[in-house]
Amino acid sequence: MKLRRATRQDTSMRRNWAYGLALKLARVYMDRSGQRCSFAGSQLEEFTSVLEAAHKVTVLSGAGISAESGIPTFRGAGGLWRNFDATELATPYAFAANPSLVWEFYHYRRCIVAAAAPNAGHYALEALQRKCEQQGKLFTLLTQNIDGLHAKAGSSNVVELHGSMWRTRCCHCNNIQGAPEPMAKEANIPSMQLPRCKLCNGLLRPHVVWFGECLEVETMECAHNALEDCDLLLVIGTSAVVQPAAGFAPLVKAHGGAVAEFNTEDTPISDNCRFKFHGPAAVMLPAALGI
Ligand code: BJW
Ligand code: ZN
Repeated sequence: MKLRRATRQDTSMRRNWAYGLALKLARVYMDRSGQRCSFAGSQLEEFTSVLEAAHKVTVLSGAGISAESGIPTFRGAGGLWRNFDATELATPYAFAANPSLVWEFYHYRRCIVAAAAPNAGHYALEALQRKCEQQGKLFTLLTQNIDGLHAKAGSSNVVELHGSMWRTRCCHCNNIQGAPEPMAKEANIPSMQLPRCKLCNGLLRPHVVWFGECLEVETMECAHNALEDCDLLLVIGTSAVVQPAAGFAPLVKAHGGAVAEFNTEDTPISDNCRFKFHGPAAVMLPAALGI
């Protein structure tokens, strides 16, 4: 059988189908199990008018937006890998103690993401960006995710707060490179067989931000510019426990902007949110954004 590359038309048909399904599901969820997936009609109307009136729209996404693409989240169910807590492997101490284990963890995650596709939530944000830009509004998408699925859905200028699993950095000379080849599959990879720098042969590490490390200065500047005076912040699929991103919603609320949360559960920032859309992002985003 001959395989052919997906055309733009295929992609757009799939996208429209996903939107239709998302909207249908939203109604089904609202009708049949209101407490798991819900937003009041009046809330939707008010949200729509705030969105229409907004001049500056900012989005913050977290692991929950990629959950329906089959990517495990960090905390809660799915946050475990081979009995290790994902958050315990995302530290410079874990890498210093056992680089092979941490590399294996990232190889494993890269394999999952390589086989995954963006979902209706990612596509709804891409469509929102296009709409905002056509209307001359300022739009910024900040993500804590390192999976690259927003860009794969067509979003542009995505600010990757915690870096990318598709880039590596030399521990010795700091040179930034692409994802390592070949993909290591085995457990207990000997240190000399770990991905090495093309320039100095130093040990490479994932170009991501681990606990206790600072976000890049330019990245923080982009985030601050996007949050300053923004009229509406959408906070999607994040447990809102990791700083600095956890502080974004209170910051926007403090300067009088509106915050809308899209999550399957309440989070520590829920009280700062004027709008709460409870349910899977892939269903609730297309429904709330009318896309
Ligand atoms: C769905 C869904 C569906 C599921 N639809 N929703 C101030 C006070 C206290 C501590 C600190 C502080 N400032 C800094 C710190 C230390 C630390 C921190 O915040 N610690 C706290 C945990 C206590 N922060 C840092 O170290 C940061 N650096 C920094 O601030 O530097 C300056 C500084 C350092 C030290 C002290 C003081 C200042 C760096 C943080 C880097 C985080 N890195 C990681 C790993 C990145 C690489 C990788 O991916 O491997 O980033 S950790 C991990 O958590 C990852 C994520 O991006 C991040 C956030 O997780 P996220 O996205 O929220 O995912 P989950 O799994 O937690 O939540 C999923 C959510 O989705 C849930 O709510 C679900 O309900 C929901 N959901 N399905 C919608 N279908
Ligand atoms: Zn190097």
